Amino acid sequence: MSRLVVVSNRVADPRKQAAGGLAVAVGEALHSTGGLWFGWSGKIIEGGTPGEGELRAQRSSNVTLATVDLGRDDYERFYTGYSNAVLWPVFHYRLDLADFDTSYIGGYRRVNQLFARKLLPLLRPDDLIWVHDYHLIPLAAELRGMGCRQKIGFFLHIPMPPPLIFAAIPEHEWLARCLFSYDLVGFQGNADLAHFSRYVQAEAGGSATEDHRYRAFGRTIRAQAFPIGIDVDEFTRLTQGKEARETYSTMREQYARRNLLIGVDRLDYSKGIPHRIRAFRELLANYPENRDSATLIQIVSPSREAVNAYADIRRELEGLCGAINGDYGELDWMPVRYIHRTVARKRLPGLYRAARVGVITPLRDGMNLVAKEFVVAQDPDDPGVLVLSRFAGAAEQLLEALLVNPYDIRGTAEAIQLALRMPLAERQARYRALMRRIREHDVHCWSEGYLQALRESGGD
Ligand code: ADQ
Repeated sequence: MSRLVVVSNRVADPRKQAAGGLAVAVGEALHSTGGLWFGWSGKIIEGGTPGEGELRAQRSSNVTLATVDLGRDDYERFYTGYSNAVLWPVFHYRLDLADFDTSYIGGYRRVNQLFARKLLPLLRPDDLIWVHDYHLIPLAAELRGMGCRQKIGFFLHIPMPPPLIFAAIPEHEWLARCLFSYDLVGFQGNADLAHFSRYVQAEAGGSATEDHRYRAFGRTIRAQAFPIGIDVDEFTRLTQGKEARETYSTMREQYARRNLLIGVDRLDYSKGIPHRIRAFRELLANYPENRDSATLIQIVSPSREAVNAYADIRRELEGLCGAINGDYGELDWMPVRYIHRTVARKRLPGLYRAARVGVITPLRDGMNLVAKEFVVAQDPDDPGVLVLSRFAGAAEQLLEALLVNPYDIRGTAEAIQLALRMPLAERQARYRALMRRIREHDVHCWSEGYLQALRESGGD
């Protein structure tokens, strides 16, 4: 069997317990082939030479973890700049937040070239290379330019925007051309694939054929949707673990008289957190029976604090939550508890399970794994209800959730009210259907399906 080489911006040690489902799944695939995981070390070297970085390798059982450091300038242009102030906002349809600073692209290319240069000597002739996410779109093109002939696949964890929005990126044609250096390009959902297909045909003058093949820029590649999932068994074990049970009991005790609603996100404007808080305020305003009885716990983990748009959203959230608590709060009831912190992974299922409603309402999201985790953590005899944005990739599979348009504040408030009042039999029926779908699309099936398609692919 070919050795698997995974390349991603960050590398996680799969043995570490804090590692999430993705690290576990990728780790498993790497273990079975004695693979290599390559990426940025997370270290920034002040005053480092642009385009240079020291390579370090360590073994974690039979997997090699190889990482490079980045100089400050490369980090700022590649990571903070092009990746997170151009690609991230545009791919999430937020042209208004994109910063098309012309100095970013040079850093983005430089880091991809650095990765290619450092990775190339580590490769074996029959390796299967799997590149992850928007930071590394040009990696295959750089590797090919250096003579790499192995099969290389790419998976985009974030949404693929419609052609006109993608075309707002000054370098869109170059990015699309770079995608055609891969043998397989994977997307989260059918909507993303459809956008890619339309771009290829309308903007790149290419064509699509029946068997997932696309031809443009003189090359034929395979592109397909591979919806990512979670490790259901791992998350079920976590739910039954000591920490999760403790968290569950504490929450149930503290909120014995109340209906808990929960939101768990990385602090990001794509997650629709302010819209969600407004929908909760609308719930309290329009359905007064929830006053003094419903509490929204919103956990937000700090993220990309160096990017301006992230500081703005933090201020907006603090203001919104403060205003609701001021307007509606009582001495013994705070309507919103806003917590700006990462919750330990082992405790998360306890929080999810204590909630009557999971409110997962991104404005746009590649998939959203929190939605899947929320369902898996529920008590099958008395499950909570998932209110999910139709703009999350997960909505393509989780059809039995209450699907909402997060921009429609009133509609979202109505769905939350419906969730709070839903009879037990309906909650159970929806839970069972959702669990079936989450199992069908779990993370093992995602990685096995992707790797199978990569083995079968063959560009020209
Ligand atoms: P993210 O945008 O990071 O990922 P998501 O899929 O929702 O989003 O979460 C990933 C993991 O982070 C989950 O396992 C979740 O439990 C954890 N997490 C999120 N907020 C947390 C918090 N406050 N405290 C503790 N843990 C937290 C990107 C894309 C998504 C896509 C994933 C995987 O943006 O659309 O689903 O990659 O492909």
